[in-house]
Amino acid sequence: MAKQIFVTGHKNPDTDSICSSIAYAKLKQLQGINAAPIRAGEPNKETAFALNYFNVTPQPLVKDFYVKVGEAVYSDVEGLAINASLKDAAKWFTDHESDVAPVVDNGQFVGVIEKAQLADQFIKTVMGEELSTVKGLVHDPELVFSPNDCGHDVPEKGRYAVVENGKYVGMVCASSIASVEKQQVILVDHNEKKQIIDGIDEASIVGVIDHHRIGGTLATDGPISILFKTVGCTATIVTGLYEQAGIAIPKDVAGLLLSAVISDTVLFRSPTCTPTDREAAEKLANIAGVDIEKYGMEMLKAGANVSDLTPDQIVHNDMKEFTGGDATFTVAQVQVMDTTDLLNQKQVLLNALEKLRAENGYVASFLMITSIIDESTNLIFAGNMDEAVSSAFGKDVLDKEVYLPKVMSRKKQVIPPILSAMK
Ligand SMILES: [Mn+2]
Repeated sequence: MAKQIFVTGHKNPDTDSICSSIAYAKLKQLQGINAAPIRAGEPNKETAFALNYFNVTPQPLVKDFYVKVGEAVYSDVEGLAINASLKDAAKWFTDHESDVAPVVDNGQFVGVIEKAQLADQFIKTVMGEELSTVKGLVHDPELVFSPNDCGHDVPEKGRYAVVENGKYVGMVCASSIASVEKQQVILVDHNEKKQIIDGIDEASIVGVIDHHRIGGTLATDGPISILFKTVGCTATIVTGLYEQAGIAIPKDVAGLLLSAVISDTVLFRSPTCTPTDREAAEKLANIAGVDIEKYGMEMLKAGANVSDLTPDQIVHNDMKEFTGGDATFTVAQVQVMDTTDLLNQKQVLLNALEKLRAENGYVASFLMITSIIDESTNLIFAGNMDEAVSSAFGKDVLDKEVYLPKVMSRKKQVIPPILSAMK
């Protein structure tokens, strides 16, 4: 049976990434396609609120797409028993295309013997010397793998025993790794390499549904379906796909899609919000049976509560990496009802940003402190970018900060000016 197609949002997932992947995988399933939603990280507080409200369990976490040794094990290669005779050992080598035999004692892996050792034993026989046994020849292998190890670490040459908790599982080699069917992946709400789950080069991207800029690094082996729209939310696109397919949106899925639209457009306040997003939200709210304003404020409030986050967690909140030229920078964002508390601890946040920046070699690390009520952003940052930031926003940088009225959208109002100022 073919592998399930995974549908995933970006690393450090937001409500759109979690909810659109669940909703799109569900649409595929309803169309008879074997798809499953996955997530790249823990749901944030806002997302957790939405999942809980509509009684949906979060999809499984997938940390990387690297091919694992466990997917490529020849489990039918029996081990050689520790008490086997040398003749048994010779037969094992005749039966198997391997220069090394795993030796087991009651299923437990005890080591290996090499084919060449049997040649030595043959010479001893001819010379009339006393023969060893399998037990006398067994020794530790140079390399042994566990099923969770990455397949790309298996050397080009040779065969290797795979052992799990001391138990012999089978053998693995580079060509068995190479023959593993690639994991097919559909990306929603992202396309830039740095935001994709690690190891995507060992998988195959078969689709993208997104509403961001194209990051320029997306390359695929085969043909691909892509759907980009300049709307405020991926969930709006997914809503349209249900309609196109003539498939009714299940109530809980509608609730999740609505949550994503509210989140990405900050309840229609963001300049990224389009009439299509509003229309979709109204339909979705009808199906989900909630009042948009009331539910929306409740959900945003759940996410806006940063009082129990450490400065480190705040500067990582909804953080994304971006590349301009050969420099990488990060932009995190917190959306709050009132910015006072955060601005009061600005120096602590700047220190946390500097730590984040320096540890990862970023040229700069930004934090957008966005007020949902005032519809404005205080942008603070670490890194030597005062000049670029000043020219990006046409404002003087005061103590690593610019105040940006009417700015709420990272994607539309922050990233493009920074990228062009960096040129
Ligand atoms: Mn989005």
